[in-house]
Parts: sequence; structure tokens; C-alpha cells
Amino acid sequence: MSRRGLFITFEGTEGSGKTTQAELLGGWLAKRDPVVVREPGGTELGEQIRDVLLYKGLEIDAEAEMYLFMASRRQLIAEVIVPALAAGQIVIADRYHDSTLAYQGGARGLPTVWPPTFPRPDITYLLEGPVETGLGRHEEAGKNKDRMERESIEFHRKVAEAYDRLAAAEPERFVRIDATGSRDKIQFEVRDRLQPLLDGAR
Ligand code: T5A
Repeated sequence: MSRRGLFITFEGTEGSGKTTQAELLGGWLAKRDPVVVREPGGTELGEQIRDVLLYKGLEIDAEAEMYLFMASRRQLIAEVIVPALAAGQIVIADRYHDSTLAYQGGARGLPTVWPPTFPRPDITYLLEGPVETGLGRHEEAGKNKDRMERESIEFHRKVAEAYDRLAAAEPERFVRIDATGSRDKIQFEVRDRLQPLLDGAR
């Protein structure tokens, strides 16, 4: 299948500002009718899996957890991402497979792979900063902790270290951004780094 769209993903630890930036970018690109999705979720099945993974208070085996995140992703790919890219649309994803590589691979220590049927993003923004800052933002906003956010600070540090390794291994895809800057400053950088790809996609 030929791909004509542009696939943009946002990654980072808890509260690093992915949702904020994905939404701001979606607004900026509104004239191009981008598709903005979040993970886990984004489809009926995915939203139900999200609920099971984050909010049901279930004990979930680490490998079962990984397959649930990936099942949600596969449904999103089949229902939304591949059709949108094939139609030439821009897809903006708030988390994608790098999250599984960082959380289930890096922090839980599971062996992970990139399934060949999962499209590779054209560009991945990694929002980087102290894990305490992101967790602190959630506390300030009064967000109820989900199952993953209740993990230890060491767990979240391992996630950050895994992201660091992923970005170092693929510098042509990853754009590292200091997540401690203001929302506007980060968004400016996001747009600036995207412009060459947008020019190329015209
Ligand atoms: N997970 C997910 C896995 O383990 N494996 C996987 O494969 C996948 C896909 C998802 C959880 O599942 C895990 C990772 C997660 O633990 P979620 O609720 O979707 O759960 O959690 P997150 O994706 O981490 O989303 P968060 O809401 O936690 O954080 P964001 O999206 O990074 O941050 P955002 O934009 O919501 O901002 C957080 C707060 O900070 C403020 C915002 O207003 C908000 O209050 N903020 C800023 N404040 C100051 N300066 C800035 N620059 C700010 N930007 C945002």
C-alpha cells in the first residue's frame, strides 16, 4: 500500500505535555484536516482496553499488559491510522509504539519488537524533563492517578532512560524537546521542526 500522508507522534513520561502539544499542533494544522488520536484508545475497542488497563484496579500480568496496549494500537492502526495516511492525511498520535518500547520494554524489562504491520512515524517528538516535574503537574491539576502513574519514581526514571536510548538510536526520526519550557515555546519548536516535512508533503 502506498503512503501519502504524514505520521507525527508525541512521546514522553507522565505529564510531560504530549496531549497539550498534540492538540495545539492539531489546531495549527486545522486547515489540512489532521487526524488527532490518543493511546491507548482512539477506537471503541481501544477505549475499552484503556479502561481495563488504567482504571479498573485489576492486577495485570506484565506481558498481558503489553499485548493489551498493542491490541489497542493495532485496532487504531487498522481503523484510523492506515486509512488516513492512505488518503494523504496528517495523523498526530499522542503516544504510539515507542511507549510500549519504553514502558513495557525499558521499565518492565520485557523483550519487545516493532511489529512489521505497525507504520513507522515520520517524526517523533520526545518531550524530555525531570519525571518529578510531570508527576507534579498532575498533582497540581488534581488528576486521579491511574494504574501506571501509581508506579514508583524508579519505574518512571527507567521509562525516561529507555526513551533516551530510543532517541539516541534513531536521531533521524526523534526530535528531542525540553519539556520544562512554556507551552508556547515548545509548540514553536514543534512547528519549526515540522515545517520541512510539511513543505515536502505539499
Ligand atoms: N502506556 C501507554 C504504556 O505503559 N504503554 C503503552 O504502550 C502506552 C500507549 C497512558 C498510560 O499508559 C502508559 C503510559 C501512561 O502511563 P494517559 O492518561 O494517556 O495514560 O497518560 P499520558 O499519556 O502520560 O498523559 P498525561 O496526561 O499523563 O500527560 P501528557 O499528555 O504528557 O501531559 P498534558 O499535556 O496532559 O499535561 C499535563 C499537565 O501539565 C500541564 C497541562 O495543562 C496539564 O495540567 N502542562 C504544562 N504546565 C507547564 N508547562 C508546560 N509546558 C505544560 N504543558 C502541559
